[in-house]
Amino acid sequence: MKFRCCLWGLALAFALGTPGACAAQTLRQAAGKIGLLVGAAANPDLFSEAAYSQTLARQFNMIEPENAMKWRATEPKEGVFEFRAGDAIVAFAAAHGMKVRGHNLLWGRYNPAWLTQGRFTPEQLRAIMKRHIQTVVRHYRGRVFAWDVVNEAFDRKGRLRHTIWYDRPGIGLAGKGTAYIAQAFRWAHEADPHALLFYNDYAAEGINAKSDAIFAMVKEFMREGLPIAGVGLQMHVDSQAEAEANVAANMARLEKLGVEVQITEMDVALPRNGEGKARQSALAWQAKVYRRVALACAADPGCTAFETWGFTDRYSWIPRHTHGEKGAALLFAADYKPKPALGAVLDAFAQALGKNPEIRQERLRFERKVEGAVREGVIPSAVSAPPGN
Ligand code: 9MR
Repeated sequence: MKFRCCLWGLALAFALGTPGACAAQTLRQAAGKIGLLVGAAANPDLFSEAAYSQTLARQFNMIEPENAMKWRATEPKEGVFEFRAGDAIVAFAAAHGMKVRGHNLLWGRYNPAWLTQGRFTPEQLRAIMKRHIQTVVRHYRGRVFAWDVVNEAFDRKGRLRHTIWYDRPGIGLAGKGTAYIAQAFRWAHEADPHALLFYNDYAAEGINAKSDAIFAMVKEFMREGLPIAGVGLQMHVDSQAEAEANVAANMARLEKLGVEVQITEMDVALPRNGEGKARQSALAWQAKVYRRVALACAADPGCTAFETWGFTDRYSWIPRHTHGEKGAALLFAADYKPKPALGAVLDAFAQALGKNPEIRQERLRFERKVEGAVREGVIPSAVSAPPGN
C-alpha cells in the first residue's frame, strides 16, 4: 500500500513537474525529522467535519486558533471571560499530540464593542489590559506553549499604529514608543513564565521599513532583558515581489539578537475564475512560493515553526476578504485533496534534511538556548518597568 502511495505520489509529482514527494509522507512526519513545528490556524466549529479534523490531526503537529482566543471571543463582556472555543482547540491538540500556539493577546482590531466604545480612561484601560492578558494566559498556562502577545502594532512605514492600546487613548504610555508593547510582554510573562512570547506582524518578512522597526524594538527589548522569545512572520503573500523579499536575511538578523522566528500565517492568494478555481499555472507558481519560504525556514535552525493560515481552500479568509476575486491560497484543495504546494513544502523539508543532516539537533539547541534565556531571565524591573507598574 505504502509502495502504491509512493508510486502515486511520484506520478502526481511527475505530472505536475515538481520533484517527487511521496504521497504517503505527511507534513508532520517530514517536519518531525527536522525538529520543526508545522501548524495551521483552525476553527473549532469545524471539528465536527470528519475530513477537516482528520486532515488537521494527520498533517500537523501544531494548531493555532484563527479567532477563538482573540478579545472578542475571550472577553465578550467586560470582565466576563469565555473559554469554550479556545478550550476546544486545546482539547483537540491534546487528543492528537499537537502543540497550541496562542493568538493573540493584544491587537488594535477584532476587539469587542464594549471595549472600543467604552470611553475608558488610560488608567482604566491599563487595568483592563492587565486583567485580560493575565486571565487568558493563566487559563492556558502549561497548555499554550507560545503566544502572539502583540499583533500588528506597526504600519508599513514602521510607525506605531494609532490604537486603543497605544494612544487612543492608550494605557498611559502614549507617545512613549513601544513601552506599551513591553508592558504587555511583562504582564504575559508574569502570568506564565514558561510561555514563549512573540511579536507578530505582516508585510515585515523581508527587509523593509516595518521589519526595521520590529528589529529595532526586539533589539531594545533584549537590551532591557524583556522576555521576548520570537518574532512571527505572517507571510500572507499574493505577489511575486512579496514572495521574493529577502526573508532569509531578515530571519538571520533577528536570530542574531537571540530570538526565534516562526512563519505564522502563510497563504498564497491566487486569482480565481468564475467557478472559483485557480489556473494550473498559478498553482505551479504558488507551489514555488511555498517551497522557497518552507525551505528558508526548514533549513534555518532559528526558524522553529512553519504555519499556514488555515489548511483547506474550503475555509480561508481570502475569498471573503477579496470579494471572491482571490482564493485557493492553502495547501489542500476545497475537497481536501493535496495541491502542488503540499508536495513543494514536503520537498523543502526533505531538502533541508539532505542539505544538513544535523538540522534537527541544531534547531533543538537553538530552541533550548532561547527557552533557557526566557525562563531564567529575570526581568530587570528596576531598569525597564515604568513607574506605577
Ligand atoms: O482569518 C481571520 C478572520 O477570520 C477574522 O475575521 C479576522 C478578524 O480580524 O482575522 C483573520 O486573521 C488575521 C489574524 O488574526 C492576524 N493576521 C491577519 C489575519 C488575516 O486577516
